[in-house]
Amino acid sequence: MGVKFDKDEFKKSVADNLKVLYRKTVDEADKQQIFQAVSYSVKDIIMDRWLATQKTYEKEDVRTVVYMSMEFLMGRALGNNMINLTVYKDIKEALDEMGLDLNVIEDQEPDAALGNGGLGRLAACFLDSLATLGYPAYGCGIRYRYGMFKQQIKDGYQIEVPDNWLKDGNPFEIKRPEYSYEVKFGGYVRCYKDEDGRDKFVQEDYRSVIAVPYDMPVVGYGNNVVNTLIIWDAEPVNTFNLESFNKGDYHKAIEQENLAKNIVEVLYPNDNHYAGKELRLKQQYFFVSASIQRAIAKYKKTNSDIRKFHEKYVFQLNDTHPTVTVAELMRILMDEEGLNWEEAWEVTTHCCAYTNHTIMAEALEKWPIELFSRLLPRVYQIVEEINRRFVEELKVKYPGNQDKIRKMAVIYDGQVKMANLAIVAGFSVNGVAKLHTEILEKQELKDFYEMFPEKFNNKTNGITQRRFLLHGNPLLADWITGKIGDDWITDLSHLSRLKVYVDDEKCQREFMQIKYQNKLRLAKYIKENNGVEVDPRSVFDVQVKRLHEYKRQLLNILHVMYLYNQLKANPDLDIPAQTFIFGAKAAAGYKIAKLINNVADVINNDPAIKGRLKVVFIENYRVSNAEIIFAAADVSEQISTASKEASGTGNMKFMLNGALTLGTMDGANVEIVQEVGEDNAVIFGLTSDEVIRYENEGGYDPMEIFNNDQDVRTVLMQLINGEYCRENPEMFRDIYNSLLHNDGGRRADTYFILKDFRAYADAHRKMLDKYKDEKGWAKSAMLNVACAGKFSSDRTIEEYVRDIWKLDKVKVEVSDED
Ligand code: 475
Repeated sequence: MGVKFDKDEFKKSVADNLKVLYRKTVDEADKQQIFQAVSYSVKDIIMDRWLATQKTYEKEDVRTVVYMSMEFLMGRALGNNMINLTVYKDIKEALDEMGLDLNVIEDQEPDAALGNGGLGRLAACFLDSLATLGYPAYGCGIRYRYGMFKQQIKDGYQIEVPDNWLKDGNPFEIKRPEYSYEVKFGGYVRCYKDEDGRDKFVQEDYRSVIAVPYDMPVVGYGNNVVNTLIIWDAEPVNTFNLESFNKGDYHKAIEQENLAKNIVEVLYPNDNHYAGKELRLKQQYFFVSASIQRAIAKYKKTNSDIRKFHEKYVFQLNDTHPTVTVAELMRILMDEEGLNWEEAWEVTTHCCAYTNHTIMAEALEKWPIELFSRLLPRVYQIVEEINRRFVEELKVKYPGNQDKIRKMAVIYDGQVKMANLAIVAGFSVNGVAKLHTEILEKQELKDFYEMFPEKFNNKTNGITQRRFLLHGNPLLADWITGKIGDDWITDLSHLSRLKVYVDDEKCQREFMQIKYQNKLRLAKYIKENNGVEVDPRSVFDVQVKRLHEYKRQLLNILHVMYLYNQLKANPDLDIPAQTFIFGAKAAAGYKIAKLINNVADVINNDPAIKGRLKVVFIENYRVSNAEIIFAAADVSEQISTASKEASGTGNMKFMLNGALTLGTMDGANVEIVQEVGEDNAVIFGLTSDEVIRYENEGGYDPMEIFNNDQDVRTVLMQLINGEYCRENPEMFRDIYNSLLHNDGGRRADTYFILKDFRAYADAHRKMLDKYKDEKGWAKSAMLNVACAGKFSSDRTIEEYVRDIWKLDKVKVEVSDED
């Protein structure tokens, strides 16, 4: 059921687009113009399917999931769209014949980086799977003018550069001003009685903006389905609104203009962290209100009874960021649709489901009631009433137990607790890996689990093989298809059929040859973008993910420093050459990037170790270069402090591309090892139970390790003796201190880096021993691919559909098919 592709027609379409858009011929156009023209030609293919899909949904009046998320980390669209339309190779050929290089064209597209990391990329993978599986779905988010900042490394420091991703225009989006909605902020609530004596509430003296949606197509793989990601832009209500102007309300007109300009200006670049900024709450309410208004309007086109809204719509809340959904839906159902509290509550509590993505305390959203009620006066009243009723319930269930109220109330201590709101009003609460869900049930959300056990469930994360294997690693994708056919593209469990080849030496050689080609490709990328020469025959040991203390890039670089000391002391040490590759964006002010870069500088320029050790920090890690990095990795560093990484998804992308995991028993690592077997990964370090026990006991004593382990001591001294920063020996004193000394409320070595150091070094040794056994390594790497089937987001989505969303699959027919 593929797209019927006419090569000549496509070539003509590209040439026509260049003419219409730029008045240029193919040989006159620059690369960006070619990218735009090709994208419009691809969009043309998408359009018929997009129309047909939406017609089908309307006709069949389907039940729909709305994935509500502040972040969609989509990456590039062109390549992915061609892949999912199953015309990638055809178009490559057509462009070849026009003298155009598809890789170069794809490289012209800026990443759509409307997200920070795991949570945002998961949303993007989910959209891909929903479309591919044929489920009616919308993504709803914000059209940030500036996405995740671009990272430059200068002098070892991270510099944040604004990401003006819309500068050249976004060829795939469509503006839909006819579906705009007003969103109101501030003012006060006036209460009056209507003719029937019922209380009515209206917001007055507010400031408002117009939310204008842009639709982005989400193409399903080979099935004609095209779903929609709606990203909302803000426009002023009426530029210099004549009415306000006449009334002399010049001030209000300017305020509204500014509100519109500010609200969607920039993505907050915080991963696993809550900043509590007023503008952030404005962003949340802005896209939530607009999205619900659109869903309700759509519902009313084909349904008359708003009391049955939950039969057609389910809202999945991607962490607590869109949790104001709960109260906004109540508001619209009561104030606009005329339902009473009980009726509105019945609908709302059957509509909303919540996913938790982190147990990091600093990520918990708690809004001061002063701010919340000032910005959203009517919504706040509703939250208060939800809280009042829930606290009544608690008092009945746990008489005299003030502790329950303290921990579980939605409003407590002057704060609105968003997770509590999501759990109280949602019908489903899920974690993102088995271990994570267990920790939620037994620790973080224990009281809620006891009260509402039926709401809790696990949905282990997944990734889309279409982007992270088929597009990102074409050599391996073709090899796999050659061995087992292409069913794996839409059913990743088929990869298990590769198991019969893992002992076949010819297959092993082919497989390792592909890995080598991918390492060459990455080496070239690193040379071109970072100016560092790396040896493609060395072990590529990779840690790419957001920089965060709990992810422990510090453990990794301290170990590199240790290895370097070993090699200096013992030049004949019989270990393979290694390249340690880092890629990460940091929250501003975090010093580890500087340490990594300084260590790289010293090691890479030391002739004494003869290139046996290299360290590379890949600048501006993002979805597009991630695809190249995963394909080239030998070792996947997944070394978070046990219990802290909810799931991880990079770990799955490495596995799918044949890297061995070197990791802790954290997040989805646990399930990865379960699938691939303990012999094909290396696990080390404290378990989550041990970490939690130490934490409850107030920590451990890192000084003991410092005093007894000479290697650790040496490495730590090198942090403060200028070894890695001649011009300022004090540069890394903070890091040194954080590992050894308590500081106010902060425990020394909060993330157990020294505690796990020896085990980590041993794990590396073990990994290198495996690597020396060429056949054994090839077998393990192949087994990682063969056992990755579980980690498709297709599997995850089927579980969400079965347990939470209850959607039906839809078939879409398009006339131009084969
Ligand atoms: C986890 N982001 C990964 C991934 O489930 C997990 C929080 C607050 C404010 C802004 N962003 C955040 C996250 O919490 C986040 O990205 N969490 C991640 O979600 C998908 O695989 O372990 O850290």
